Amino acid sequence: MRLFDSKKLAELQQNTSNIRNICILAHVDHGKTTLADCLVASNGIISPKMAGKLRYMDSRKDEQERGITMKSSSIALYYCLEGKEFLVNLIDSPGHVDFSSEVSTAVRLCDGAIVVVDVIEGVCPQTQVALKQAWLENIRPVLVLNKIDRLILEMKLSPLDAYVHLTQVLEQVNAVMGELFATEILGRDVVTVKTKTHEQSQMNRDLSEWSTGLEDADDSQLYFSPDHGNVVFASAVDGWAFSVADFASLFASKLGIDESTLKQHLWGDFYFHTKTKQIISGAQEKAKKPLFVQFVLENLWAVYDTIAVRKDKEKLQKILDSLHIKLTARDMRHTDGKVQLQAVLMQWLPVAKAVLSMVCEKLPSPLEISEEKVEKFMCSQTERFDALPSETQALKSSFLRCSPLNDSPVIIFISKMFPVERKCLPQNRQQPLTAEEIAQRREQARQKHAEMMMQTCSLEEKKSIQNLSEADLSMMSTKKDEEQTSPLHLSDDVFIAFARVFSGTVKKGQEVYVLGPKHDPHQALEMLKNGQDINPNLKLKDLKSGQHITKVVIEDLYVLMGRELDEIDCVPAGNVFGIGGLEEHVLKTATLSTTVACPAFTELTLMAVPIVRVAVEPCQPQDLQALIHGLRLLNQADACVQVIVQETGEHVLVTAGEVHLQRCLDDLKERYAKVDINASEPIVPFRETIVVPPSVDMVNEAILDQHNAPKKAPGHEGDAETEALITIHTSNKQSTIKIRAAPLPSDVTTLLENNTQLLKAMDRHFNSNVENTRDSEEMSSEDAHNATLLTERTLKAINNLREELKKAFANAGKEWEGALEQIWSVGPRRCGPNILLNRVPGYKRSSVWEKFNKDNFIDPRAEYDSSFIYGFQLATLAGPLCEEPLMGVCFVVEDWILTSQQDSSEPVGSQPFGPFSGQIMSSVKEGCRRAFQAQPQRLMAAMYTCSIQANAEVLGKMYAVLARRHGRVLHGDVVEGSASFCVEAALPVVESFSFAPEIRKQTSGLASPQLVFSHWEVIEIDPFWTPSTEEEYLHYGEKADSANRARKYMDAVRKRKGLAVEEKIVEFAEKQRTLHRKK
Ligand SMILES: Nc1nc2c(ncn2[C@@H]2O[C@H](COP(=O)(O)OP(=O)(O)OP(=O)(O)O)[C@@H](O)[C@H]2O)c(=O)[nH]1
Ligand SMILES: [Mg+2]
Repeated sequence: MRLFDSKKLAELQQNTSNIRNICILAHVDHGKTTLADCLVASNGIISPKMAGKLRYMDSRKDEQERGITMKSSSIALYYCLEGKEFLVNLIDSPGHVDFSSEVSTAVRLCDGAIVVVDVIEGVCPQTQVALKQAWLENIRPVLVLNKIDRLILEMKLSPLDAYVHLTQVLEQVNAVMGELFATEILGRDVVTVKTKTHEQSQMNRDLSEWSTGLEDADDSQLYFSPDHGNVVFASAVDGWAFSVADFASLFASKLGIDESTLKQHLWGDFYFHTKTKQIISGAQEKAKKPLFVQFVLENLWAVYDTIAVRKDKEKLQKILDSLHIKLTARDMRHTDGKVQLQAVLMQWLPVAKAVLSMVCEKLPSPLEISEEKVEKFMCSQTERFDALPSETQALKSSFLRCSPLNDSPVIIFISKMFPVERKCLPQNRQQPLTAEEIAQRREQARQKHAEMMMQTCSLEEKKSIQNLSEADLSMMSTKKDEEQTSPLHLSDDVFIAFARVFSGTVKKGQEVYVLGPKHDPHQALEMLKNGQDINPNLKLKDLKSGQHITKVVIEDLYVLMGRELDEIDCVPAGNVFGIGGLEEHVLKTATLSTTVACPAFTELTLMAVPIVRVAVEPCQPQDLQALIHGLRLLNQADACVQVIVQETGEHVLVTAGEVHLQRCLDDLKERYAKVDINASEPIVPFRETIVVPPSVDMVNEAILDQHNAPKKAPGHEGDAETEALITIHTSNKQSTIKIRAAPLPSDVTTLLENNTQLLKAMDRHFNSNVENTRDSEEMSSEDAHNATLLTERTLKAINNLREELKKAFANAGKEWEGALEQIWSVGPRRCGPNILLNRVPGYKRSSVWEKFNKDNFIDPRAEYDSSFIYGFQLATLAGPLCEEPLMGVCFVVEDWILTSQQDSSEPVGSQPFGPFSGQIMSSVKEGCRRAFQAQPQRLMAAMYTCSIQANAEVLGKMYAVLARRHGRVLHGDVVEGSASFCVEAALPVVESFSFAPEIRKQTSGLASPQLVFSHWEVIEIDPFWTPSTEEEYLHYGEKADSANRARKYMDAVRKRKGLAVEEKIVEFAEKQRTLHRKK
């Protein structure tokens, strides 16, 4: 039974300094949900016996079946530490990569995090991601080293070996923290150092200056160390956990040492000198047992050994006596040692005490929110805080005060919308009746029933009615009540907003603004000043482009209690809670506030790239509407899902990975759309590129000269030199363009690829004027201030990028000389990894690094500049191989001639080939495509990296699976202190489907990989390759269609897109005949 009702929780919510909002982060299967179970059990919500078995926070059916968490969910817990009452809002998050967006939604609402690490597996990829995410969101972590029982029972380590192992795991975790810290400090340093030496020469900056930044920075709070009290050792499944403080208090009096001294020295290289009763350092050197081994681990090992291994009943009694623990008679009789063990340890070292004490002591309350964090919430990294309107800047103090008082503006952030079955809402749940109510109802029912019967039946029956049992009567009455209250036909799910109040108190019935993610306080304030207000009837679907605000009256507020919700009337600042009735106003995230000056919170930092797409359609065409409705709900419920309607009318679902995809499809079928659906094979994106002509052929023979000639572009003849340079005319012959394509140096491509956000910001900044003239007036004020928005930091970053590109070009060789300043545009979408170079003689246009204003140029070509760029953007968006975007391609424009000036006053209709700007655009696009085709073309595949932990025995099988799927092993290493190997491999996304189940099957479930998108890689086969030398014929046969993987991928994409595919179905009919003659 729950020990604390919602009244108590509501009372705790008022005391902001004693609130802790925390989440549990870890790699998949490291024991987050099991740990949460132990904490939940401490509040009586589940029985302690069921803790670890129930996995209470995994409320979905598929979560229980698969044994992994798929969503983050919150629960409010009570904890009393030294007489002070705390409210802990605990959020359990998933560890599987596919659901990492759910982690982002959780981390945003928290001030602290419990990072769980499985001591056997150590730091895994998702542990690193979790730590990084906590770091980026400025939340303070504490560490739980979990599954210590495995060191005892599974690995059978001695206490000393276990101690060494634990120090190693701790070091691994601290190494990640150190790296994060160094990266940040160095990053910060770049800015400060550069501003300092702005006018001095850059040469002054030497290495010593870099390191001083690191030395000066304070990192004492950064690392995990048991003596700092931010590490707990645990076995969640056995229900125990302790910090060194727990053991210090146990042994201090016994050893006659001051408790705080013991606490500081219990972990580390110290030993106990029995004669002098002193703690002395240098245990390792002198081959002594460290204190931690002698007093902590050996005791623990002894308990395990006695109860679980030797099952020594006599000794058990001794242990119970010395620890002052009582077991129930049933536990004493139990034959399973493990059950007794758990019963003993649960009482001796309860998880909730160790973990929640650490949380309450070490993690910050909402009041301790830092200025840095607030600024990060209020404006993105590329923008400047002081560029926000003054009313908005003033809100910073409200964030910092975190005051629940009525004079503070209400500021709420909603990080996701989650679905709840309508019948589970507290207002629709049947309230348990009080004893009085039951009695009253019973009486009423009896009277009513008796009256009714009196009128209709005989005397005898009357008697029997009076004898009717009470239970029967109350049954009758409740049945009737149910009938009366059955709700109207409504959809089965409602969406609850997962939110946190950062300032003020939100109450039922209060009216607030709902500010969409793109809301801009500048614009909104201006609008209000002009006397316009927000129409209170507006809903999300009524908003026009450029509008991001609606108004709503708060209807329902809830305390989130894991699987349940408790109704509540108001929520003061600093709490995580749920809001009902916002479906029509919020899609995925939003900010609620009583003032429009409040900026939209910056976007969540998503760690996974959604990359797997499928097209979905209903099995029955008439179900299309249901599917569309379902897709809308799914889109709202999941931060990482994208739903796209393609031009072809196809509905495409973009998901993070295979497991995520499966969950989305199940949800659609069973919950949101409730119709049968067909999903296409997963659609995987490709990139198209060109390469330097290869020097060897498919059988590694050097290519002779005649083969070296690049592929001929259609409709073009001539030798290789001129062939590569494409000359193209506009349809009216008034303009001639010469374009050549070349592969970009790989460093340049990588730089561009990694800096898309920066390029986007730069484009917005420099091209704001261009936008201005093109877009409606409404946009103008927004753009005008966009131009001034770039922060010092962003400008530095742009300069940095420019410097690095310069270096990359310089390293690439002579032909790239001066290329940096000739960059005309990058594409696709003005921020991609392809470049348009301006080598037009006499056309001196400013490069991408400066603002381009066509009015400053007298050159007639400047008029058509934007059409030219647009043509290039189109060409890079869809390449000729299979209409996928280009990557790493440079288009060099060698000439652009306008033969006669167009008369712009001439009406469009009289121009025989349409507007001239359009002709330029299409010619540039066509020219780029042809120039691309004149080079050796290649496909690029998206690659996953995966790290797989496996035993030595199954390593061979694992390599075989990887090889069959064209994967590549990057490196493999023995995991220290265990017999397993950790292998890192790269695997093409196209080949990755059902990879995880296959690996698991082949290795009998011993290896389970985590796939994370990492980069794009060129597939080293020409998709148009056919064997041409004798060796190649010999090796691949005449058709060689099995060898050409690139061709296979390309054709599959073309087929899907409905493009022409060159395929010969039956080439030589006689080949299919059986030559074997029957006799
Ligand atoms: N031996 C041992 N097993 C544990 C311990 N804690 C958890 N487990 C087991 O580890 C498995 C995964 O536990 P979960 O709590 O579901 O892990 P999780 O971190 O929530 O996993 P995801 O939510 O899917 O990321 C379960 O089979 C647990 O029984 C522990 O302390 N010792
Ligand atoms: Mg879990």
